[in-house]
Amino acid sequence: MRVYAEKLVTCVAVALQVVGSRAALRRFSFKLHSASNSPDGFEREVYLINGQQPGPLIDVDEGDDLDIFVQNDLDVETTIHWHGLLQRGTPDMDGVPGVTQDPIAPGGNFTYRFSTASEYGFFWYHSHFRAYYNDAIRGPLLIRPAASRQRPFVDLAGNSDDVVALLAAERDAANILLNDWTHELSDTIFARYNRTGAFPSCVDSILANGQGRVQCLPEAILESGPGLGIESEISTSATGPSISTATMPNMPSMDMLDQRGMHDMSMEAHASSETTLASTSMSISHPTASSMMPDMPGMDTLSPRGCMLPMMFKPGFDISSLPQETCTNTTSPLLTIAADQSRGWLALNLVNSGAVSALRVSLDGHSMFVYAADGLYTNMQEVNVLHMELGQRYSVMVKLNRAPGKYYLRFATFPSGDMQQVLEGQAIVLYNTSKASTTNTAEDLVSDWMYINGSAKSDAALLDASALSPFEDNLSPPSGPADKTLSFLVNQTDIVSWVIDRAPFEEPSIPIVYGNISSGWDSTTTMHLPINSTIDIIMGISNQSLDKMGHPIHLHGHKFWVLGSGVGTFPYATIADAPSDLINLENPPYRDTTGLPSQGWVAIRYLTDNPGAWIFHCHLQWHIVVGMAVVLVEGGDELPALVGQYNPPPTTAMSDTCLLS
Ligand SMILES: *[C@@H]1O[C@H](CO)[C@@H](O)[C@H](O)[C@H]1NC(C)=O
Ligand SMILES: *[C@@H]1O[C@H](CO)[C@@H](O)[C@H](O)[C@H]1NC(C)=O
Ligand SMILES: *[C@@H]1O[C@H](CO)[C@@H](O)[C@H](O)[C@H]1NC(C)=O
Ligand SMILES: *[C@@H]1O[C@H](CO)[C@@H](O)[C@H](O)[C@H]1NC(C)=O
Ligand SMILES: *[C@@H]1O[C@H](CO)[C@@H](O)[C@H](O)[C@H]1NC(C)=O
Ligand SMILES: *[C@@H]1O[C@H](CO)[C@@H](O)[C@H](O)[C@H]1NC(C)=O
Ligand SMILES: *[C@@H]1O[C@H](CO)[C@@H](O)[C@H](O)[C@H]1NC(C)=O
Ligand SMILES: *[C@@H]1O[C@H](CO)[C@@H](O)[C@H](O)[C@H]1NC(C)=O
Ligand SMILES: *[C@@H]1O[C@H](CO)[C@@H](O)[C@H](O)[C@H]1NC(C)=O
Ligand SMILES: [Cu+2]
Repeated sequence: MRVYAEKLVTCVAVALQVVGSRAALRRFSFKLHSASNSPDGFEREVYLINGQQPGPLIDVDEGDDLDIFVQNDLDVETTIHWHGLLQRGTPDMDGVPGVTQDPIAPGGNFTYRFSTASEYGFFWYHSHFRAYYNDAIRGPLLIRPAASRQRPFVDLAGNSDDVVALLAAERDAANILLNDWTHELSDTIFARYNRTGAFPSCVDSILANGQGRVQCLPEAILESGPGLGIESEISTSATGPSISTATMPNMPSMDMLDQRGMHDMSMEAHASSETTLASTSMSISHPTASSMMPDMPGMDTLSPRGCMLPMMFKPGFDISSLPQETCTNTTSPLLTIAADQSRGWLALNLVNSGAVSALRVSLDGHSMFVYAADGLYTNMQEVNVLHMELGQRYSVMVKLNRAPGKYYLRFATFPSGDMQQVLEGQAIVLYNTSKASTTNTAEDLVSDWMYINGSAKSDAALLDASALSPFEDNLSPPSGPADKTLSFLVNQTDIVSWVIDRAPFEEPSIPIVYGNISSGWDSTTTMHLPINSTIDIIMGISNQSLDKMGHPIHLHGHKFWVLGSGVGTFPYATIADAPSDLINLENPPYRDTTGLPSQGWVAIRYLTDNPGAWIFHCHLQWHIVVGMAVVLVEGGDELPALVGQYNPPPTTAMSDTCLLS
């Protein structure tokens, strides 16, 4: 079978003008189906939407209402979640199985209806069932901001023509989904993880809008390890991702950690894992006995795909239980992003829509002016390297002031604790050169800003996510104490069990949003919060956790303020108890996904102004699949009026084969 080409029901956008309002009803139709595709030159089974990888762009205006019909022609269940959208008044449209709806059975359908009132920016959508978005059920969602909103990037304009050029660049922005990619179905990978305990953090390639190639590392780098064997200076121009410049007393600063190299941290994590594991029935296996000795040669050696070998296995399994790892270079085409130099500016809407890997992103020879984070306009930051946690989005403006030519947009996996893979992918920004002449190599060798292991070079400005304050007024948090504080200690309690708070989340058979008829309503992983209240969530990593890696954390139904984060423990019961230099209540970032640093903490605040049952979870797919989530219910009394009575899914939604047999 070749690349899936048949055009199925394509996106029909029917703009029905609503009388007396500028909001339109926009209809889309999604057909989910299995197909065969080779996005990186390796053919495999994929799950597509309308034959496309990534799925169709949902492109609407602020205030529009959406009606999205989803027909599930897969032979597995699914749901679709609209990442970052608030679902105000429609908490049953959030797309989370067991929380807001029943899974859509094979052969079944579900229509999502919700409004985009007061929301704008770059979002994405994806399956929220098992890890099926890894199989390609994901796509971009753009809500074009109302013309009346002020744009942060107009400050970049030298004159009024430039304002027009910047606005045009935003309007014509390239929407780019970046994601790590593997050559096996997610169910196959999960089954192996569940059986052997070997964490599947190693991927085959990184795609940009469904295009990429397998690029195996040269032997010399595989032998040198994550440090690449290069003498280097690492950027100290900004602190690490989502980590405030304030650090705990007696804690190493992020700069020190960065210079020390993440690999050292991973060795600590292994060592502590081992001591923890000694008293359990689990085992740690190493390729060679000497590999735990920090200064022995060879300990850094990478697998053919550029990965550190998995360290933990279930009893009875070791590295030989896994399929022999191989890497074969491919030469499939890279994504080309056209840019016209005469237009002056190029805008990119970027999302890390991957399964396991945080990404570092840069554009050779150019700065990026970050003007939106998770959709929302921010005060601008000029950077050379972005750090993107899973689920996060950034919109950037690029000045097209270089010689016409080809420039690499690079994206590299970035380690979190012991999850280490050296892998870089590229797309090509092409300006004023005809597409036909593309040779897929950047001819203009201008400065690149990062190493292929994702570390920023010394002259490169790395994004400081903690400084991304909202651009618009009135987006500061309430400054007083919280009405309620939740303190969570993330814990890997077992080799295939990760928890946010004590117990793994398990999907109840009736969705929690339908109230106490759901067994999940009173579950230990469901918390009932007071409505119209200020909630703080302080997250740390349990010192008993088998692994102390960092996690990308996402809350549904809200944007939240990131009040602070850092390395080490946060030894305060509430935000009010913490010293003010650790906490930003004045102009903190306001977003829907943030990073909990490896062996660190993060504190967020939000307002319970949106009745619903909202899942709060790690976005790393193998973690949420094994339960790394809790459900935060607010306005429980108001839910029946919003979602109506629970109707069990019709049994006729079973697949045809069931009916025939
Ligand atoms: C959607 O599924 C229902 C059964 O749940 C069925 O009655 C309906 O015809 C389906 N709609 C479409 C457009 O296939
Ligand atoms: C994972 O493995 C356990 C047994 O170790 C089994 O009970 C469970 O069903 C498996 N989960 C999945 C989703 O396969
Ligand atoms: C893949 O290509 C790179 C760059 O040309 C080369 O260094 C590497 O050895 C190749 N690896 C394999 C396994 O062919
Ligand atoms: C990446 O490679 C550079 C250059 O050798 C090295 O200094 C840095 O520590 C490495 N980063 C990581 C995360 O290993
Ligand atoms: C770049 O190409 C566009 C047409 O694609 C043209 O209008 C413009 O003048 C060119 N700019 C330069 C600097 O060559
Ligand atoms: C973390 O998990 C371990 C292993 O199950 C358990 O002994 C410990 O009490 C847990 N710690 C926390 C803070 O939940
Ligand atoms: C379930 O909630 C309803 C109202 O929402 C209440 O009347 C009923 O008593 C509750 N049942 C249980 C078992 O708590
Ligand atoms: C919460 O606040 C909203 C908006 O101010 C108000 O309409 C609603 O009645 C409040 N709910 C409660 C339970 O106080
Ligand atoms: C682990 O955390 C617990 C509770 O936060 C604390 O009491 C204990 O001292 C810590 N242990 C170590 C070894 O840091
Ligand atoms: Cu996680």
